[in-house]
Amino acid sequence: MKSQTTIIFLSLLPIILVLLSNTANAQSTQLRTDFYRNTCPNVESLVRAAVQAKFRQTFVTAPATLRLFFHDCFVRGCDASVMLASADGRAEKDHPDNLSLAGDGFDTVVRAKEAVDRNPQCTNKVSCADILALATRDVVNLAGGPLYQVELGRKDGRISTTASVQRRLPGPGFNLDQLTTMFASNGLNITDLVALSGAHTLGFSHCGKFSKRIYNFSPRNRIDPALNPQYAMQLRQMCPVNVDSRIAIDMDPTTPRTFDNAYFRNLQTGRGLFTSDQVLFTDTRSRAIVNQFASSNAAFNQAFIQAMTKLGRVGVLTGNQGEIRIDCTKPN
Ligand code: HEM
Ligand SMILES: *[C@@H]1O[C@H](CO)[C@@H](O)[C@H](O)[C@H]1NC(C)=O
Ligand SMILES: CC(=O)N[C@H]1CO[C@H](CO)[C@@H](O)[C@@H]1O
Repeated sequence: MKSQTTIIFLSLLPIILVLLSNTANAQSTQLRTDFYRNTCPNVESLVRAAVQAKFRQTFVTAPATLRLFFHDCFVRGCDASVMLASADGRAEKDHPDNLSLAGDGFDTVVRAKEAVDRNPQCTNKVSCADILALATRDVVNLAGGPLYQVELGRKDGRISTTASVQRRLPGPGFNLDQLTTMFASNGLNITDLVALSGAHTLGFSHCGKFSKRIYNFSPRNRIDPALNPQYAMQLRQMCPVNVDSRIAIDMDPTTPRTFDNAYFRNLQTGRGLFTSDQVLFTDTRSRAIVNQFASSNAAFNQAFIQAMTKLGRVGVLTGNQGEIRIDCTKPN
């Protein structure tokens, strides 16, 4: 009798262990790269074609979508809550921090969702959160970055408020402690922080985000001493005092339309646009990582993929949590 119980226990052991490890790492094990294998097997090619068409119309598609994904994940998790519009202008996307969330990022997701839903097998089967994650992978690749597998199975959230943005997104004036604290609260370490900051190899910034660094840095220095002096002069030319607040400039002054590791070489020569960029090199705790990515595009790509995969797991809704939104801009 006793040996029978032991045999039953031993034969159940693998199942018990699997159950235990699943609860320990519930989020990452519920996302799977083949999540839509039976419900929408062509989801990747449908999204890719829609994103590619949009990218050919305007390059802004790439930076706009990439940044949208980051903001979505840091505010209430990767649940496409950033996509929700509110009638009273009090949704996440209405927060001032969204100013450069160019409309093209939203439009990319809406178009990809339409393309997916036009396929009868896929109609209302794929979440907006997953479409955003796939579209982000595609824009990175279309801009010259690596291609990687995307974990899927996120559900969409129903809540979006301007208040939830408060203290959840990093500011361009952040120092390394502030950056690492905020990233750590999203399960991302210093290597992830440096790799993800490499996203600033693409896209634009409004002059106001860094004007303090070129005009009134401190009582002793008008220009931030961490800035390359020639670059500071170029920035002053592109962003004169009283510049139109809508003017935006390239964040990567060397290869602004290519997803590459030039961003890290720029940091080595004082050409990081924000304090939060330059500090990754000036602070000795992260400098070696910057140097590694500056010298090896492959090392950067590998770390970027790993960090994007971790970012894509932040606070996700899975299983019977959340919903699959019919219209990405409204809860069902
Ligand atoms: C590390 C902390 C970060 C800070 C402080 C930061 C801050 C900013 C700021 C201030 C802008 C310019 C906004 C404007 O002027 O309109 C910007 C743009 C951008 N950020 Fe970040 N960011 C950070 C991390 C990230 C991450 C992790 C990603 C993506 C993985 C990202 C992707 C982008 C992209 C692609 C743009 C250009 C957007 C466009 O051209 O439409 N950023 N960021
Ligand atoms: C950060 O996390 C990645 C795995 O996601 C790991 O490879 C890397 O060693 C970690 N870095 C640090 C500094 O802990
Ligand atoms: C794309 C988008 O929703 N942009 C909004 C960002 O927030 C400002 C107000 O802070 C709105 O005017 C924009 O329409």
